[in-house]
Amino acid sequence: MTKRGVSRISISIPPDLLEEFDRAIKNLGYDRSKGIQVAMRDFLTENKCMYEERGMVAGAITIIYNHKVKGLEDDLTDTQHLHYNVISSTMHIHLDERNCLEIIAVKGEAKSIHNLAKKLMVRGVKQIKLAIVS
Ligand code: NI
Repeated sequence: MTKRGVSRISISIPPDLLEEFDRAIKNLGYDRSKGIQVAMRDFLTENKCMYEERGMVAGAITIIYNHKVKGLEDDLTDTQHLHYNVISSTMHIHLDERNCLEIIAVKGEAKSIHNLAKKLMVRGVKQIKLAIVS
């Protein structure tokens, strides 16, 4: 059964992210509540296929991170070495003085790839995208 009403929550967001979000939703004619709801639904749609996916899949995990965060590059490399069995190759692009983009080509059990993606989402990683095909 669907629950009725609304839940009120309080969240912490970096100011620059909030500013950009506010600008984007203003252009779409949304208020913050509507914008967050749309973003949450998009997130669920995008990630549901990964959670519900079974069997062998292939695709790419794309991450953007700040390489100036101490120990982050080592952590990301260690994680990738631990999951070498599902990683076909990794492409590293230096976006600017601070930010790196990494495209990790993956192939294997959906569960293992999901597990890898979760482990890559550590402090200093700004964004992670999964593009998986069955
Ligand atoms: Ni780099």
